[in-house]
Amino acid sequence: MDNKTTATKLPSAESSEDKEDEEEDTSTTDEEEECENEVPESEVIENAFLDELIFRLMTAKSPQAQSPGSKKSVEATPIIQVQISSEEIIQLCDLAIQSFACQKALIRFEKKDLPLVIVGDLHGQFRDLRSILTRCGPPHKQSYLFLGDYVDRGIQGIEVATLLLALKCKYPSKVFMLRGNHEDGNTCMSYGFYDECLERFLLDEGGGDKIWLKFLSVFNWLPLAAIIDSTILAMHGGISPHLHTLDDIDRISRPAIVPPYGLLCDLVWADPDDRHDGWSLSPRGISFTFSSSIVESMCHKLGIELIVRAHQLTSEMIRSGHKFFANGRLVTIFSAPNYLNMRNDACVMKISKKLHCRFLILRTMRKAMRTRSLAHRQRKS
Ligand SMILES: [Mn+2]
Repeated sequence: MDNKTTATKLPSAESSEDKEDEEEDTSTTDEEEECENEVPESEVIENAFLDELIFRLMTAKSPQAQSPGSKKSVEATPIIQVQISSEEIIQLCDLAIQSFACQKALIRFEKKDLPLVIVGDLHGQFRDLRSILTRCGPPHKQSYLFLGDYVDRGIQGIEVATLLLALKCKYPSKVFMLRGNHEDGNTCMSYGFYDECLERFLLDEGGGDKIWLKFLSVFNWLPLAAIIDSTILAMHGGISPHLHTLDDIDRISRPAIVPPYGLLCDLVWADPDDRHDGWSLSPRGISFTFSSSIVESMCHKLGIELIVRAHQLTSEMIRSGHKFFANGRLVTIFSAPNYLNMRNDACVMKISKKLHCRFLILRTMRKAMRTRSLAHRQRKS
């Protein structure tokens, strides 16, 4: 029996560009050892197709300065083009649907599932996704919760979605994905992913349309929120006036498109905002904003201590990739550095076994990630 392939170690991404100038901050002690939490082999799916696909995605190299006519030589991050056929995407999407269909809309993590790395918006930044996986640890050792917005805006939504879905299928008890507002046909038709699919699979039978629709059929199954040790609630957008108990989230039926109003809509679209007290109509033209007082009362009502969400990159987040709100009851994280050439830093959040939260900063300029001991101690409620 070749059980060798089962325990396929995730190969390291090409990462020469971010090796040399890593920050010397070494405050990583107790957290580092915590990730040696290898997944039992019984929880790893043996599938040569997935192994090969993951290997190909993780080891592909960028064509490095090969394109003499490239206009934005210094600014642009070189693309890591990966050959993926439409048949492979269809096969992967079918596996992913099966995987998500046996998961509830609300994912429940217990203490034994910690430590956990939470990743915010990625928006097609494939190189940065690989960098996060390399830095934080491969998913056979380190658990991940991705908060959505895998596609659109950036140029490699196909690679980001494909790698995450393949990892999800391969390590179903270590990799978890939530839905973002961009994982929906109405949004990702307009912000890049549809065009990316059309262009890439132009000559395939059924064209890029077919592949885009196939991805959508997976997105419609994505879970919508996660609760960690009954104290930390995570989602892409925010809370909702329709959220009364956590069971309300479980009752959302899937597959579903994102509706124009209601609980599902708010979970992927809402934002915190203290410019108006209470609930207000969102300037996005869909869903609501909610103030600190709403966060406080929601935490009390649900019996939770912290809300973690993504969905926004505000000016205060440019140097750290995250921002607290409502006296530390809510934190926004954003994981796409140099998003739309904004030169922003980004971050991922790591929750330790003791429920301490810390932020690993993904630096834009020097492409180094350092740990900041911004340990946010969970307050007693
Ligand atoms: Mn979003």
